[in-house]
Amino acid sequence: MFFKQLSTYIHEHDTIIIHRHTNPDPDALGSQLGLAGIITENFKDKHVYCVGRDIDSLAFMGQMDQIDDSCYKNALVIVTDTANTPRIDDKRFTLGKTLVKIDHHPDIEPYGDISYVDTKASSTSEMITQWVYEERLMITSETARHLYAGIVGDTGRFLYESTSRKTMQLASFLRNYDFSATDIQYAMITQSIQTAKLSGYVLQHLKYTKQGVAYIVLSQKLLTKYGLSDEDTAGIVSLPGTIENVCCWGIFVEQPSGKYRCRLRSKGPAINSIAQEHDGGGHPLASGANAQHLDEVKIIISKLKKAAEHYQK
Ligand SMILES: [Mn+2]
Repeated sequence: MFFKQLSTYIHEHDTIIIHRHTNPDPDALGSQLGLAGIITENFKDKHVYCVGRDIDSLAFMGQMDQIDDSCYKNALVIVTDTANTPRIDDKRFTLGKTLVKIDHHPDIEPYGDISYVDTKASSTSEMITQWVYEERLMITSETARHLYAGIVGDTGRFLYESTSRKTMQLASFLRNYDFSATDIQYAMITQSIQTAKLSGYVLQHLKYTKQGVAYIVLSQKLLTKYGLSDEDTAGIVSLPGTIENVCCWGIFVEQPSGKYRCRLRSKGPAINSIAQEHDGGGHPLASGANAQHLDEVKIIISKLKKAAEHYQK
């Protein structure tokens, strides 16, 4: 039903502008660029744009468009992979005529004239691939590559629990197209020498608690020493999950403002309610939060310990 209504909206608008969340990951970009490809290839004479800040480390995914505010007049705006409006990259999303949300995060802030949220989907890219699959839409290999990259990104290369039979089936369907899955997967795990050195630091200095919580605080001073920015720390977030007895973990990155960006991950206990209590949110097993100071970081760590303790009981 949703995609039927979306198709009607697309037919009714000449311009379609697609947004996604700030600090994009491959699913944000894959669902955004993939959807743009689908519209271009299946709906005639549409002006389709993708907006938001470009990220150097994800340049292999593709480039954003630079557009004037005037493009938003009578436009259909579609936001992918973004649970709440403060996280939408490029605040002009309100300037269009019609707004649509497509996402797989818990629906903490419903927005849009229509929305489609499926928290069981591994990724927004998977939800969009399902549309292509069911309606036998035409896509190019580049669109298939974008959607595949999104699925691979959000499932940790088919590692996480969200990877379902349907995920594999749709990924398999995308593999019919001519692109190199190996190239994508290498692009995702390839890190700079500086990030590799930071990985070494994280493994050496990670703190462990008896409840199975691991955590580390990365100061601005340390990031400067390694020549890294906050963005570059994305590659080390999954590291603690590969260490025995660790069931949930937090990576706390000091920002130039002195506040802390908190990346929370889990293999069991739900941690998104903790993120929500600290200016954040996300999935039960992968969330983000913000702490005003080191004392708040400590509070978050103690909440992680409690969550881990309750889970084990
Ligand atoms: Mn996603």
